[in-house]
Amino acid sequence: MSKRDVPGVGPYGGPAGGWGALQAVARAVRQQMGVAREATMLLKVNQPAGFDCPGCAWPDPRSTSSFEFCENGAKAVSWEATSKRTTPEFFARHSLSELWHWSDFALEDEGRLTHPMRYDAATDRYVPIEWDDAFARIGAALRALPDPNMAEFYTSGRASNEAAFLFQLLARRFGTNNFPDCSNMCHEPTSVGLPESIGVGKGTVTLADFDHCDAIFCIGHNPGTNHPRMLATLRAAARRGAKIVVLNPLRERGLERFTSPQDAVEMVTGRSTPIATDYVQLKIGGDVAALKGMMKTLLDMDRESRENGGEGVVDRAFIDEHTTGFDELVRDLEATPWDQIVSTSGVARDEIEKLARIYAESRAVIACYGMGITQHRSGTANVQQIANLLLMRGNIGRDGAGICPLRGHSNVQGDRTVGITEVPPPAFLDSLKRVFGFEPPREHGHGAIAAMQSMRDERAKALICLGGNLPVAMSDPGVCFDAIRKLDLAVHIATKLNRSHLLAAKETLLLPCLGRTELDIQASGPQSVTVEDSMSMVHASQGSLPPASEHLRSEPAIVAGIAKASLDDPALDWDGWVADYSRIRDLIEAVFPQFEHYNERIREPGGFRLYNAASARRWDTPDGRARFIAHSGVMEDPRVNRSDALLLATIRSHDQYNTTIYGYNDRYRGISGRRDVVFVNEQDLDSRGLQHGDLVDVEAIEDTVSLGGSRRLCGLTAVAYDIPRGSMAAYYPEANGLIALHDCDARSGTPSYKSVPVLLSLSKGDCLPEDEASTWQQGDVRNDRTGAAIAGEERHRPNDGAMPT
Ligand SMILES: Nc1nc2c(c(=O)[nH]1)N[C@H]1C(S)=C(S)[C@@H](COP(=O)(O)OP(=O)(O)OC[C@H]3O[C@@H](n4cnc5c(=O)[nH]c(N)nc54)[C@H](O)[C@@H]3O)O[C@H]1N2
Ligand SMILES: Nc1nc2c(c(=O)[nH]1)N[C@H]1C(S)=C(S)[C@@H](COP(=O)(O)OP(=O)(O)OC[C@H]3O[C@@H](n4cnc5c(=O)[nH]c(N)nc54)[C@H](O)[C@@H]3O)O[C@H]1N2
Ligand SMILES: [Mo]
Repeated sequence: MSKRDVPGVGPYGGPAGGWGALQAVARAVRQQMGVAREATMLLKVNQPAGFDCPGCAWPDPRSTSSFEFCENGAKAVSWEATSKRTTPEFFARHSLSELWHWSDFALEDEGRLTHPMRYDAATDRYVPIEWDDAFARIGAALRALPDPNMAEFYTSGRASNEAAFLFQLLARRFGTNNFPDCSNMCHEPTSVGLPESIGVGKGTVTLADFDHCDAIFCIGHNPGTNHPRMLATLRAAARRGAKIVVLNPLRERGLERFTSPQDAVEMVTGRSTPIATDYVQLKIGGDVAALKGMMKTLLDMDRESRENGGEGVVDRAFIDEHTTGFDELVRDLEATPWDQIVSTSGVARDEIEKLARIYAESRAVIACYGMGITQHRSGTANVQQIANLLLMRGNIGRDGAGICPLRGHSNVQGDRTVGITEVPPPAFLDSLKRVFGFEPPREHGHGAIAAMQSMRDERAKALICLGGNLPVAMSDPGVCFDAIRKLDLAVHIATKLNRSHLLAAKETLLLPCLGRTELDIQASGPQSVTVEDSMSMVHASQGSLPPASEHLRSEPAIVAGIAKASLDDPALDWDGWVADYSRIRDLIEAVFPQFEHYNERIREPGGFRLYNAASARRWDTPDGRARFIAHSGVMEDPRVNRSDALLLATIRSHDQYNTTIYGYNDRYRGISGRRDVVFVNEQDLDSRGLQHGDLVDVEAIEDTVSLGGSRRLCGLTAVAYDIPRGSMAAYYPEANGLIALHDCDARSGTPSYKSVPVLLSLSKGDCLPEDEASTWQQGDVRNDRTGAAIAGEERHRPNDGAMPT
């Protein structure tokens, strides 16, 4: 490809990991931490007696004894353990209107929050406030609401089990099930789809299964950036000859080859281990088609095998004993034509057939998946097709086989397990009532989209955030930013300043909390908290650094402070629980039987695994069987029918943690010093008269047009990239303005962040003024919010059974 020179855009020729990773860590540590703290801190990550890495939810090897290096884990730790501070003096110097024009990077780069702060409208500044005064104001505002359902309680998935359990207790005692949660934007299709298929909404594998599988399918996830410790697992599997098949529109370097910083020979010789044996670049949104193509091939192979006297390819014994719905699946697969499969997936038939053969020839298969699967209108269907594929050969509930959703935040799964859900099952509410003696609300509450819609429409007037950056993480910042500004009360429990905190409500409080890395001392002494990883392992985490400021409080203590000021229930002993977190764990155990002997079991190094019925081939479904679920057609997004449309996925760079921007490099994709790019196939540029390096505008199709507006990102630089024709990518959260709030998977409510139909053209040059450039994520959102009936409004998912996960 002959490309002109574009600043900050170039090829990256190296493997994932290697010296580049070590250099990146050294840089992050130098920028954020005193060098003395560095070595000791990083050594304590994911050790039996250390703290849980806030980076991701990939499990720790059982007997963590050696230091497990992870570039992005080190960035997450140094970003939290930074020596920089965002003090009251800082807030005295800068008004909120001024800070609004700072970049997301600059806001968090100021360092850790040090004092509880309250927004003062007269000076447009945050001013210090005493903790008790802050709690009293929150209590007064909450009590003033005419209906408890006018409050929204948001959780980002870093909260510990202990903090999350107290948080849900506070909200339910207050009287609502409104729990918008980062899961709603993330793995909700897993929580909704898998229980229907296999009876649990969590992954079924353990880390040990990766030692016994013959093939791993990696579908729509980017572990080199988002779960880097997984590369060590994939590398080990690759080295012993397991097949690793990737389905991803982008060639992600971590899935291609990896130089382990742990391996002296690789580091010194510059060699790397190839990861993927087969790398298939399907089109964005092409997964259902590709999976159906594979399953169709399996049926053909099965027929052929049997006709030739073989035992077949499909595991009939398993299907007969354990499942229902197979015949409907077969009928549906037979009715799905190959031309649709090929055109929607963008993958040739013989390539799909090859994948099916690899699958059929492997005794035990694990399928891993991430946001490339869940964040589509067809998110739940995507997940269920993966389950179908696995069930066809009995690849669930046996050694070396299973399904492996890669969860996002380090404790997002645990938060759900201990009660953060807008659709609580009745049995859980009965338990709460038995243990705490009050009648919890039964009516289902709001997930993230419904919460935003309620705030937008002023049906909700208070928002309490246990971490996160909700309006920035959601689609449609134009709507979400406004929604927060209309509130009576906005409370943020946070470690660092972010854009959500700059959206002032009538009463706005910013409450600084301890992070995972820090010592948490309460009346009974130093406390540990517990978290659950992607594979249902629950273990303890204890920080060791002195707190970033003496004014910080722990998340459980802050939740308790709010609770005491907002509720009148002498039966709830908030102070006693906070004095000793093992008492909170006793409460969790009392409510959830699966936490039996909780305090004892977390003393085991590595913790314990929560019972997972599907792992044991017990199917927690209405008829006690796993279910094949057919979805007719190939789920092509009808909005890309027009020939000039492209489907855009919003993705993470290597230098960010969700809305936290650590830096401007995306090393493995060859981008440095910038994020204002879109990745496009060169022929798609060509056919629009565009070239690599041109300034372009990206405009969303439909949705808002019907509401009388447009959504446009202006003046991005087009990068000719190895991505299938018709597919495009841009960074999250900057591109969120392209996505309408209601655009989501109708089953789970997860925004379709990864299938945004757009048009691409040479930039008209009418971009936002220079001084607003840092807020370009708002795009040019002009939509008429009088639009009434919006799909996805007030979603009440039925739930009469298990705890959502
Ligand atoms: N360092 C770091 N670690 C993180 C995070 C972070 O931001 N930074 N975020 C955490 C969180 S909350 C989460 S949820 C996870 C996210 O981890 P991932 O699931 O890896 O998230 P993404 O980077 O959003 O996208 C994943 C991949 O989906 C691919 N993709 C896009 N569209 C499609 C499609 O239609 N089909 C297929 N098959 N693939 C597609 C993209 O090319 C990309 O490689 O990581 C967690 N860990
Ligand atoms: N377009 C697009 N949008 C997306 C996605 C996408 O792929 N594309 N991904 C979605 C996904 S998967 C997710 S999970 C969401 C993420 O949504 P959130 O979880 O809401 O966002 P984060 O960026 O992880 O939150 C960062 C903030 O958390 C606070 N924080 C950090 N550590 C702690 C802590 O220990 N305690 C407390 N109390 N606060 C802390 C800091 O103040 C920091 O600014 O975004 C979603 N949005
Ligand atoms: Mo996530």
